[in-house]
Amino acid sequence: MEKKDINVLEQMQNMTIDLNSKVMLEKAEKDGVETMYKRKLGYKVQCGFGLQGICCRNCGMGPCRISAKTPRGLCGADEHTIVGRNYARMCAGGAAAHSDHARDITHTLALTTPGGDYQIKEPEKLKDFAQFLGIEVGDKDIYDLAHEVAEECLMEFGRPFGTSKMMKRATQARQDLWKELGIEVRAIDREIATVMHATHIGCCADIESLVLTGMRCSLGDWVGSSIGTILSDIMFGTPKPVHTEANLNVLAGNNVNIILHGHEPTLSEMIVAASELPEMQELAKEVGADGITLSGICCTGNELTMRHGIKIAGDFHQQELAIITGSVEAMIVDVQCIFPSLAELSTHYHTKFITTSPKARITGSQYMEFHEDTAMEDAKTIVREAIMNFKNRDASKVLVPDLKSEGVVGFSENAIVGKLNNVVNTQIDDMDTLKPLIDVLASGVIRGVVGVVGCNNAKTPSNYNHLTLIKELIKNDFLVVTTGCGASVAAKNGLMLKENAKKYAGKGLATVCELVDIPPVLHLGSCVDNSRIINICTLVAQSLGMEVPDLPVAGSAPEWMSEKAIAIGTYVVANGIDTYLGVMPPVTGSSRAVEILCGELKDKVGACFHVNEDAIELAKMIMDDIEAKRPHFEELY
Ligand code: XCC
Ligand code: SF4
Repeated sequence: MEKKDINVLEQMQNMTIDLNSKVMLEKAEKDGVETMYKRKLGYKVQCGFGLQGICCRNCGMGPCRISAKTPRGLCGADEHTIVGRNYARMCAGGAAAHSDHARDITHTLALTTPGGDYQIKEPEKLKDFAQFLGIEVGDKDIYDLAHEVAEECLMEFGRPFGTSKMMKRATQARQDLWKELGIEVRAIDREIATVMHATHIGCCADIESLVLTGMRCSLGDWVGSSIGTILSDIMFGTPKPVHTEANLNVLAGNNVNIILHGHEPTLSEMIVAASELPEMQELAKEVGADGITLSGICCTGNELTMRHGIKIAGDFHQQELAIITGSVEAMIVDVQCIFPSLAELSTHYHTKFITTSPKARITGSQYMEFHEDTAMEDAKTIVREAIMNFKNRDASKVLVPDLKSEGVVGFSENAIVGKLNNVVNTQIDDMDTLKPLIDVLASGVIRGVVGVVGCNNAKTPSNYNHLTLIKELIKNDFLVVTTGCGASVAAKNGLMLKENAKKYAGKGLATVCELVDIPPVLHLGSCVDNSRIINICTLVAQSLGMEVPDLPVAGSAPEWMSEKAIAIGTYVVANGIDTYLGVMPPVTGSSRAVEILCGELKDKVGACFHVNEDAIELAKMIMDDIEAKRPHFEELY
């Protein structure tokens, strides 16, 4: 290699701390293929207006960009208005994605039939939820009940009058506060439409109002996410602790490799079922493979590992690298977080890049539309396509890196509380079940609980912020709960093994891990499953007669990148939980936006955003703030 090439490789390798990823980047260079890491090198300087959020193109007179010479857009919008509009639109983008995911799950619930492709796995959870929604349960047939619940959930998207029933999942104090602030969710779709309307030219030009409108919409994201989580549990089972493996080495061996990437379990659950069929296993043998390995990337990976122990191939930043191993027969995707680059990239290997959703068609992919009403047939066709591609695997192009970690995942709310009570999953209808959790928190053996969640962002070396933050927290006796790509990072680094608690966790946390048989970092699922974190916090606050902001808890998205992450962060703050970001959102162009988001919200909703791009300092901020809450918490307790 020439010196110049070495520099390029080294620069790319410095953009990740994952050792497997570094190996794959070297292979990418040898194979002459491009990845995000290479493209990032071409983006030395990113647009300063965009970074600060002060570019508006919401009408045809623009784009207008705020500078010393042009302090206002053509319509007169100032930097606060423009930043506020852009921020609210990010909330709407995120809410649209999460809640549309939930809508698909809800439609699937409406298709459930006894013995059908989709069934009810958790009748008790269904009945509880039906009751919560005000549906009479009686001795109704469970499938009739499911269909009624589906219809009622669809009302949450488009309820014409009144407010969302899901608001009642919050404490009474939260509900009152939201009402007072005028940010109760009416219906999910309506909140998204309201943001799009309010940010249209000639509408809202008040930063405080824009932030609150974005927050209301983000609470809609929470409603959608909660529906997504609950209905997924009802149809596919509430996760319970299960063993898994994580990182690209799960692709090693002579099996047909099928990677599932994206978000919605409706597709991936069917692919799992199809690939387990004897006919598919036999077909795999016929084409010369030993079997079939399913693995996941992004939140689909998280959903599958939580419910089936299916291996995690990698996180958001490893989707291209997985294909570059040359060992993937098919990458099957549905929606969200899918790099369009996979289409061109897969032409360099034998991999079939299969898109399945009309919402995420990608030029150059093989499109095999998936329909919930013909789910199993569709899944079988797709799996067969993957298996038949095994014969095209080119041994000379295969390089699977060496590393993988083991872990235990599957910590739904019911599983966490169950573990603390020494039983497998428990219903949390009895507040006594929460006592062990509250006791370890109140005694100070565990100092606090921090949700470290979200994406990978090319603005930081992949995984660095996540890993650094998580390690700092558990070392100091803070229990970490995690979802999304943050969870994949923890799993890849052995932090989801109880056996490693002694090595990484402080004495208090390590003792708890040993006693109740949990790892120091708990995998709660995909990004819609952040609703589980809010659920536990609410239950704990209710059982203690406290408010959520009184609890020694925090949220963090140290490498956030998606609009969904902004919506999540905003609903976490709205729920009264301080949220710490490791990457600055595009709001710094407005001093008012920063003052509100990182300060004044605290007076309004009891929590706000905090940003620090240094992971060690971010950890310190979180721990100091939680420690500052402890005396009050202990007093109330
Ligand atoms: Fe996407 Fe959900 Fe972010 Fe990962 S964490 S990069 S949103 S897959 Ni949700
Ligand atoms: Fe410019 Fe105003 Fe149009 Fe935005 S809405 S592009 S600031 S004129």
